[in-house]
Amino acid sequence: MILHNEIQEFNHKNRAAHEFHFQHLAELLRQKGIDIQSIIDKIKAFQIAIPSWALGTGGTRFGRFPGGGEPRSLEEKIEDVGLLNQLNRSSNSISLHIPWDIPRDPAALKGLLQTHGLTIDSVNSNTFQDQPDQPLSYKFGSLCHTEAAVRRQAIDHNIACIEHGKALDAKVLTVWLADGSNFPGQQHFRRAWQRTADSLASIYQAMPDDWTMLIEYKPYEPHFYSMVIPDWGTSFSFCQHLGKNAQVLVDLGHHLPNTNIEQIVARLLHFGRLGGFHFNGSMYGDDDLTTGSIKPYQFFLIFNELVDAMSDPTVTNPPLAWMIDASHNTKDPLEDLLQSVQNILSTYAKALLVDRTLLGAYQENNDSLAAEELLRDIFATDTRALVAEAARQSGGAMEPIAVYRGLSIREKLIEKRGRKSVATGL
Ligand SMILES: [Mn+2]
Repeated sequence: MILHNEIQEFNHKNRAAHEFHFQHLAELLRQKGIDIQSIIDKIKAFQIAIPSWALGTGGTRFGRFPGGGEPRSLEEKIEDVGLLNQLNRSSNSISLHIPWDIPRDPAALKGLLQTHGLTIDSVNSNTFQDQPDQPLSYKFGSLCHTEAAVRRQAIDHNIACIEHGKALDAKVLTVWLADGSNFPGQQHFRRAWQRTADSLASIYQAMPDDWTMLIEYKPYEPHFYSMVIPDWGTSFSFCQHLGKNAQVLVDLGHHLPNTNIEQIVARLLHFGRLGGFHFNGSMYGDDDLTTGSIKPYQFFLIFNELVDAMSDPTVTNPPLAWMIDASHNTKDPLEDLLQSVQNILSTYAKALLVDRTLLGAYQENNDSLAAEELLRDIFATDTRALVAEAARQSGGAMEPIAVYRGLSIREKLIEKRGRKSVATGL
């Protein structure tokens, strides 16, 4: 773990530059009548979960180029997230992927989580590939499979995930299905929906009352003709079928190019069915790039809808589970995660600055130019000093990546874990 005073030393070195930027922004916001500390407090409270599979290099189907020092066990994954959280104070939970992150010693793991000030965000099942010890194959689907025995195996795996989660006080099961078809005629669409609905209901019934099931959708890949859950409407239909503890999960990369994701988000919030969010960046599809790296304006517009609903007392949507879901092919995974969190926080900060009363008035008066300019003005505002100030007040690093590099953390991880260590799981 990094020493608290090492972070403070870096902060101290940056203090003058930070004050210059911060005071300039503070004055700008004061003139708009914005209470700066209340914005900073909201940034401090915003926590983004890190999935265990994002701690190692990802890769493509063409190759993987690990950078060394990757976590070799669940314990080391927890250590890595603890490290990130020490730097940014905004990543205080970890998502598990079963079967790779099965807790062998829950009591010891709980102690380790506590040491690092972390909790378990969600448990994620995996029926998109076959495991060596698995009797039946998911080649033609899991929860939608034509054979009852395969569906039963997939249901049992999801129930086992719930049990693993319970042992670590998790409260969320995330289900993403790779089920679908590659060729016209291969799958009977209506029957596939019904089999999936029945399977999900069996899992839902096994879930404790205070748990949430998040159902994620994706338009294509691994299947290219049809996916059983291709869009938010299908996720929504399953949630309605299951009950109030089933919620739709939006993954930013799980949309076709130019989809109006902000409108989807607003719809789901209006129905009280948006349960979780997976952050990443996308150029074409499920690219899993750094959050905010490709379409920052769209990302801001999405956050604008999220904050609009979060600040509206008439919206009954439950609190959301925020998580990064990305892959790192050319960047150091930990640096990429730090960068993503910074981008998320500075975009969240922008959305917090939107004058919703004024925007609402422009909308009621159909003043499209003024409404758009209001958003563009906020989008152009550099909020990074607010994020740095939030980190400083929380005891984190004002410039987390600079500290990470300055303290040679990757080199130290390589020294400890080896140059050839490759993270377990996906
Ligand atoms: Mn996802």
